[in-house]
Amino acid sequence: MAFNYDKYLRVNKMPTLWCWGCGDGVILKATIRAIEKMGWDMDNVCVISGIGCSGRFSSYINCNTIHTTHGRTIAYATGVKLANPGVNVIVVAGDGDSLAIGGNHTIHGCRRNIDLNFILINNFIYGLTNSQISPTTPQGMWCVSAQNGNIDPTFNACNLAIGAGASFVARESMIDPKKLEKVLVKGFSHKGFSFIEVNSNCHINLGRKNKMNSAMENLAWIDSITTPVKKWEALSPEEQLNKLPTGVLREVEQAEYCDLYDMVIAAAQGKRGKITQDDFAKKI
Ligand SMILES: Cc1ncc(C[n+]2csc(CCOP(=O)(O)OP(=O)(O)O)c2C)c(N)n1
Repeated sequence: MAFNYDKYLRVNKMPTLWCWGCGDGVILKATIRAIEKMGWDMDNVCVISGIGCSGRFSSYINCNTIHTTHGRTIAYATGVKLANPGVNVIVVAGDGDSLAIGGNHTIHGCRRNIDLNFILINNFIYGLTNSQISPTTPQGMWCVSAQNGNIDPTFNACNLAIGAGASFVARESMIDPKKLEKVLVKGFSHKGFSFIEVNSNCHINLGRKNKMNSAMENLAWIDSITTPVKKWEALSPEEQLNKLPTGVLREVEQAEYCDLYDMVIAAAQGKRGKITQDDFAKKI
């Protein structure tokens, strides 16, 4: 039977404001299919998105949604999750939102290991505001805020998440939606902070200024800079620098923040003593 997308979408908001061929729609579709695979009831799902083209995610998906301020998705999501640990929370943010203005929040979300599903839509540019460089824009690319070419070194978002302590870290691109759906299911199934970078196209605001005028050309470029992690591991250190590994890059069991916070509540209610370092020697 054909998949019933209408059940998961606010069809009265269609058509979307996204440009023709934008990867955001493919990511929305893969997310919906992953939610269906998880068997989650949409009344028990909360999608929180920031500002940008990616921020539109929460307008189109039919569940509890919050369209938050720029760079502050994780702060809102942390509040929602701590108050309602049973709710499945998905956070969606662009590379500008999550690595520039919201970079600090992203680091601490990863560090706390709170059970959020964080989807970073990396289109390598500030899309909504018409092509300013973001922390992931490659050096040498041309954008309206770097009219002689970008000289800023780029963030490797997944390395940042691993360094900050996220217990699940993965990268995929939207070129293969089935693969993306699978990695989203893995991330959604993981208890703890699931950091999922999804490389996507913005042929309008990145591509057309960098000789990738069509979605297909932009996707071919993404394909050329990514490789499955097993193949990436076999590359020389010099070759590794020029490719982004895809797939699951880290998956570990780590104490989850809502569980730890229960200890604080119990201590405040006098049901246990104050938290000490011994608790952590046992728990972590
Ligand atoms: C506090 C604040 N600063 C700046 C802006 C302007 N602004 C809106 S969207 C955006 C960048 C969005 O880029 P990104 O997060 O990469 O998302 P995309 O549009 O590419 O999906 C900026 C700087 C804003 N809305 N609020």
